[in-house]
Amino acid sequence: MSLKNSYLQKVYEDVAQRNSNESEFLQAVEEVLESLELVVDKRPDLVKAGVIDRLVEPERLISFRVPWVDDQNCPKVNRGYRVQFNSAIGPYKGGLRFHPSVNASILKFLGFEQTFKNSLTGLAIGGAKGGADFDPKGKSDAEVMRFCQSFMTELYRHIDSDTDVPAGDIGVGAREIGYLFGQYKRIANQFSSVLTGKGISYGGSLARTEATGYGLCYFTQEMLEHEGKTFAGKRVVISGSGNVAIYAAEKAAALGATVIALSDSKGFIHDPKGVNLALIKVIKLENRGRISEYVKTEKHAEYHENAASGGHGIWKIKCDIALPCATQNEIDEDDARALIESGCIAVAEGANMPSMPGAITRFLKAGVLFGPAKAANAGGVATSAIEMSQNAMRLSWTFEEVDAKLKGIMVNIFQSAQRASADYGVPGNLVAGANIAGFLKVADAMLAYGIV
Ligand code: NDP
Ligand code: 2IT
Repeated sequence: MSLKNSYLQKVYEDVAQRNSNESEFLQAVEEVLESLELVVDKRPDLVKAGVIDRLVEPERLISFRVPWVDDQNCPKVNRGYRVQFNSAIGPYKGGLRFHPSVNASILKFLGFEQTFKNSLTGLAIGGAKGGADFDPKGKSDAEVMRFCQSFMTELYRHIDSDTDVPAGDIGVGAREIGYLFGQYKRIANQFSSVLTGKGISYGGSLARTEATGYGLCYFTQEMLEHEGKTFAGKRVVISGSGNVAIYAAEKAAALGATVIALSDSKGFIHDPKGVNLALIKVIKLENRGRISEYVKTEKHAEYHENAASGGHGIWKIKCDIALPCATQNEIDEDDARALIESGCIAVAEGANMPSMPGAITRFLKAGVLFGPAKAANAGGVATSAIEMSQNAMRLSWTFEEVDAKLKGIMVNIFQSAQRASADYGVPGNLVAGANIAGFLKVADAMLAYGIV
């Protein structure tokens, strides 16, 4: 533990004792507490009211059985969760992840981070995350439908448009949101904004699909422009080839960059001429296939299978900008060293917590522009909140209107993080800046409520 302040050390020790097997959650908490070292001496009122002690404990953690029947009529059981982390500044809000790795530690880290991210958007949304250890890969649409219906049959009693509003994350996209919303509407007999990322024909917002990836590029653009640089002519490496990665690639290319690599959980493609994104969309979004199929059409490109140690090979490709958009802890210290040595000038996190602590330290020390997830990928949830507003008003804005709001929000987030970093004595350190700016709004609300 690298914390120096004795109060924060005690907070961390208590969290570590209470959640001893939850490495991802502890990693996320430690990073935020490190940033709060710059705050606690200036804000004894928050310490006295135990705000930080309360903030590191989720308000509610729900776990439930999800029974369903596969296409062979065989009963299956998964574990479903919803972590309602913090509702100080608005209804709980955050995605659902369906992936075999899902457990309480991963969802608690995601719910904790979501609390600060949502605060940074400037909108009235609290923090949550949920999901199940269900693997949608290789399942038929009918199996996914039955799973989603069973999942919602339990979840519906814990959510509502003014209580908790889930959305997508890894393994939960338009198809799953459709099945989940259909079941909610049927059981609750309510057509409300209880989920975001909905289809356009039933209350979804234009530009929500693109929002996380586009928002990541708007944030990165702002970070670059602050240093007199732009995307134009830069080589960009992006990990993942899901919702976030694909729309990050689309916007980076529109801003004049060349996206030279993308990946999935099995391996990565390297296409120095610039990836053919229309082909990637067909392979990954339409066919739910493997990225390896790319080189069957684009024969000049290379495909590399992941080594047994995971998907790190992509970070050895020489690039100017790296956008990790797959999953947590996908950039370790060695990857960071390789990126720095290859001359990479900016790293912005589309995924949640993709960089390990040692990697972040290296980026900051080397002067690489670093956009932390809580700030850089907040465009998705911000546009979810915009979807909620449209639903509440029972009207819808155009793509251009939503995109303009998204851009404004990303610029504001950059400025808030930049300002907080300067105010607290670490100018340009957006990790500390984002953590502090996100924290202060939530903390002040918690202070106002007394001990709750
Ligand atoms: P998708 O399911 O659409 O895509 C995930 C991509 O990452 C896929 O290419 C997948 O490969 C790859 N991937 C997933 N898990 C692993 C793993 N353990 N190892 C290697 N590769 C993996 O998810 P999203 O694009 O929505 O989410 C990506 C990241 O962005 C996540 O960290 C998520 O929390 C974060 N995020 C998402 C937001 C959203 O609005 N959707 C908003 C903010 C952050 P394969 O195709 O083989 O499964
Ligand atoms: O990590 C995230 O911010 C998301 N998965 C999006 C959450 C949302 O409610 O849109």
